[in-house]
Amino acid sequence: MKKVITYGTFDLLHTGHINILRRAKEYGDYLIVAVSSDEFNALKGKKAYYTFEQRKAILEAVRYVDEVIPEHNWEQKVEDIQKHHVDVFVMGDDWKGKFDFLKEYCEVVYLPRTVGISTTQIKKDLNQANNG
Ligand code: C2G
Repeated sequence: MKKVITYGTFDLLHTGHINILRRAKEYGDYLIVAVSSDEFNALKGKKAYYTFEQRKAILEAVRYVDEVIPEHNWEQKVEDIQKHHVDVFVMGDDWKGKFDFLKEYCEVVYLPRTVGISTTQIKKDLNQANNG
C-alpha cells in the first residue's frame, strides 16, 4: 500500500482543499491528512473558524481521505513519515521548496494551488456581504 501525507489547517473547506486532497490521493492508495491543531494555528498566526475537532470531522468525511491525524508543530513531519510509513509527501506549491529536506525520507511533491479561492477570501467576502 502506497501512503501519502499532506498537512494543513483546512478551515472552511473549499474546492481548493478538495483539489489538493483529490490530487494527493492519486499518488498512492492511502491518504493521511495532518490537520493543524488550534494551538499550532495560533503559532502559524491563523485563527480558524472551525475548531480542530470540527475540521477533523469534516476531513474524515471527504472520500479521498483515509486518516486524519493532528499537526501540533513544524517539527513532527519526519517522525510522522517514519511512524506511518509514508511514501509521498504532498503540499500546494505555495510551499515549494520549503519541505525539500523530507526527500531523505520520502518523495516530495508540490502541486499547483487552485487559483481564485482561499479561506481568507471567503471570510472577506462574507464580512463585506454582511456589513454592506
Ligand atoms: N491549497 C490549494 N489551493 C488553494 C488553497 C489551499 O491547493 N486555493 C492547499 C495549500 O497549498 C495546502 C492545503 O491546501 O497544501 C491546505 O492549505 P491551508 O489550510 O492554508 O494550510 P497551510 O496554512 O498552508 O498549512 O505544515 C504545513 C502547514 O500546516 C500548512
